[in-house]
Amino acid sequence: MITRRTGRFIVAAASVVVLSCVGAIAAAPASAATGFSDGGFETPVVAPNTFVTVFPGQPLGPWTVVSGNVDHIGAGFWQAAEGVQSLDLDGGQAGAVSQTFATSPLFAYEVSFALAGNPVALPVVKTGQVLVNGHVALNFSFDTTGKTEAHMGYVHREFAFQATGSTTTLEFASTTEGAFGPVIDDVDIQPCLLILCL
Ligand SMILES: [Ca+2]
Repeated sequence: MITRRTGRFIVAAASVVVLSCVGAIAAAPASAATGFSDGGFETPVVAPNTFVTVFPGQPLGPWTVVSGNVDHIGAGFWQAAEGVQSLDLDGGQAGAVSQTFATSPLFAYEVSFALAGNPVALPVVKTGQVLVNGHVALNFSFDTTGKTEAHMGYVHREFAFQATGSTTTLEFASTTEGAFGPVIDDVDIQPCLLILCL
């Protein structure tokens, strides 16, 4: 009986920690001094109603194509989650993009992003990963059943990581073979305060 009560107390305490963390996120400046930018893939501007397949070494704003290639989607081609442009992580094949930004060692950061999938062709379920400094931090999938270019059905995903150095590299990678991959937009990074009770 005592054990069960103790268990409930631990759960309640954990909830308080989570709420404190959320409060800290809300109060933090938008830029958070990380230098992270254009999580919405609004630069460079793509001609409306078209897309550009971007290969390693070609411009994609502050992002770098690190493997395969990706499709930078222009305004009106399909619904964006933020602004007017978005990114299909499959160009002609599975691709990956990364961005490196400033972090404070031992500080925690929350990554959030909008996720959908290219609804034009198979496979129905699109899969991919988010990597932090080359290590998989989150596997994701998106079912495009019933989704269209006008109604992409974006969902939001988030996770937290603890920085280990003065810079951190965040990478989004498709694991979907073919030319119709997961779609991302509205990537954001905010500092978080973690309170660890041992
Ligand atoms: Ca956008």
